[in-house]
Amino acid sequence: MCRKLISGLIAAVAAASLAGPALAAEHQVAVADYRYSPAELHIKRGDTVVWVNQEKRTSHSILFVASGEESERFFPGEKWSRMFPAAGRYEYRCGPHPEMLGVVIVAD
Ligand SMILES: [Cu+2]
Repeated sequence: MCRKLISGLIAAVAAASLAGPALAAEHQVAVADYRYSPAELHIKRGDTVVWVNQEKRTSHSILFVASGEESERFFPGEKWSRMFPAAGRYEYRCGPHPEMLGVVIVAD
């Protein structure tokens, strides 16, 4: 492959990474003992939250109170994730276990 092409590609990749938005972060919330941990999570717009079921035998879901959006039930060892493109306060609970409460607070 010609050297000029390679250096052009490197320059293009470098320019793209400089111009792109800050890298979005991924945050984990453990789901264990019928609790979300942490129950209150602060993130930035564009970040992703991954809920990880660490129970021995219980499935759970994530049900957003305001919108009614609900995840699939996810089982021990499984996870569910959602990206938050907009700032705001997202209160959620577990579909089958309404006493399980959590909130994701998304900053601009
Ligand atoms: Cu549950």
